[in-house]
Amino acid sequence: MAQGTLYWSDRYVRPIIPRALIEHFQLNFKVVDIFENEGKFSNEFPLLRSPSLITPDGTQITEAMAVNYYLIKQLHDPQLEKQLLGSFDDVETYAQMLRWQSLANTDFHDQMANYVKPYVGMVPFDDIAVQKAWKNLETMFDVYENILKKQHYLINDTHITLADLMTFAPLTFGMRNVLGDEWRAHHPNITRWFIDILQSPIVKNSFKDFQFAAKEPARP
Ligand SMILES: N[C@@H](CCC(=O)N[C@@H](CS)C(=O)NCC(=O)O)C(=O)O
Repeated sequence: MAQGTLYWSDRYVRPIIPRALIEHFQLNFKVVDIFENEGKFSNEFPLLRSPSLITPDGTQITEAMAVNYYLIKQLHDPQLEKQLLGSFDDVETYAQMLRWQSLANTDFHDQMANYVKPYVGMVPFDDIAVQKAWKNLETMFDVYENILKKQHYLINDTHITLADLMTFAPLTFGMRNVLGDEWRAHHPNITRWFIDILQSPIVKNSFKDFQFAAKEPARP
């Protein structure tokens, strides 16, 4: 019997990493598309948000940060868990880990969605809203560019952590649709880091056909 069910959709960004973790580490979880199981999903998760995870005894886990943490703990590999999650005992590093995960999952995710969605026709184009989202994103891009200039990954120089994976997820939405060649040339450290994560074992199978935007698309 599966250890649980992950409700997922390829229309969304936050479930990317939970699904990649299950697939890469061959965790014994069912991955169910929420749009093919709407009745069951809404019964179990009235918030209707993805990722959502339920175990056979009915325990529910929502919120991407919690779902990812839970899945990594199912590896039962202390060394790998420490690499991906950091250690509670190392307060500085653990605080940074939470910092980057939270930023990625809230402000960065939301501003990226606000900026990209109108360009790809998911919401009507509103000039002021798009400009505001871009201004906010530019500030965050500077923050990421600066940290990744100093070190190879968000937390360290040596290995990918959950902070990198969770930041990568919303950036895929931008890199695929709007952050073209010119943007990438002006953000060499984010771009170098993004390609590194894209080619890393945990996510590479989920992004086999990934293509970068060539240039920012024309406004609709
Ligand atoms: N706070 C939640 C947010 C989850 C969330 O909003 N997920 C989006 C997909 S990225 C969703 O399910 N949206 C459905 C909708 O807006 O109807 C988390 O951190 O996981």
